Amino acid sequence: HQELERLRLALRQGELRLHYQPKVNMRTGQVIGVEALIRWQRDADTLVAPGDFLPVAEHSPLIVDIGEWVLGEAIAQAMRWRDQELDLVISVNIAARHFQHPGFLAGLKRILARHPQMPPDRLELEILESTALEDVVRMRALMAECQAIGVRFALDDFGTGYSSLSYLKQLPADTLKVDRSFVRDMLDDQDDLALVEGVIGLAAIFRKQVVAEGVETPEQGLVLMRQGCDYAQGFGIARPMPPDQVAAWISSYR
Ligand code: G
Ligand code: G
Ligand code: NA
Repeated sequence: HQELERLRLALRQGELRLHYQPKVNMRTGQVIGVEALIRWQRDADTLVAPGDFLPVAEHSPLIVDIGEWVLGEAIAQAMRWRDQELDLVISVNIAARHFQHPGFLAGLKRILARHPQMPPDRLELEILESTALEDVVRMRALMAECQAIGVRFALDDFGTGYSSLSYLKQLPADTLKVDRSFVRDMLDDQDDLALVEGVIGLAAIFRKQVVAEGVETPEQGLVLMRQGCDYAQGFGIARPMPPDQVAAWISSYR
């Protein structure tokens, strides 16, 4: 409870930050977007990782306030990049409890209305495959309502949620993100290699984009490209970085 109060204060006092991890087209080298990843600047030299504070908020209404802050901040940053002629898709992670909150869509519309210059199709919401599967009928309707205003969806950590083919057919996601654990082990483990190949094949069948996450080595990148995966994200390309480093990183990339 005390931890939750401290986090509420952190939000109010502006101690939350977003870092951004580039997502690239491996064949062309084009940087197509960035994923916003939250951090907590607890004091001058302590940057707390999301895994160490988000779980506390995820069981409380505070996750809605944090999620709306993340959306607003990520869109404001996207607008700053647009002013510098950088056209990037901004991916934002949405917690299950925030997405399922009755005010989610109204909140999203309100935030987008504050930034009328932001093209909604440059905003991608990442929801966990497992969240989408909790109540497929409702999630499909909600995703469709968001897509009606132009926003895109990615299913995150794809492959870990026991998605059946019929569910995948029902979910109007634009992108599948191959879970990092499969990419990590794919060069040593035939089953993981097959899983990655399977997700890439599913994406092709259902006409969705596919992004490999957690790409750390050129060898992984090569195998992924050979399998037909166009987009990648991972430490081997770039670590998440503060927003003021993104433009310089993009200019220096390939
Ligand atoms: O950046 P890092 O690898 O420490 O992130 C750990 C996890 O926290 C990731 O799985 C990521 O999806 C999640 N995460 C990061 N930023 C956000 C955010 O803004 N909102 C939500 N809901 N989850 C986030
Ligand atoms: O599951 P999600 O996409 O939200 O995970 C994003 C998290 O994964 C971020 O916290 C980021 O720091 C971490 N991450 C990104 N790329 C890599 C990578 O190549 N290796 C590892 N181990 N973690 C990564
Ligand atoms: Na994510």
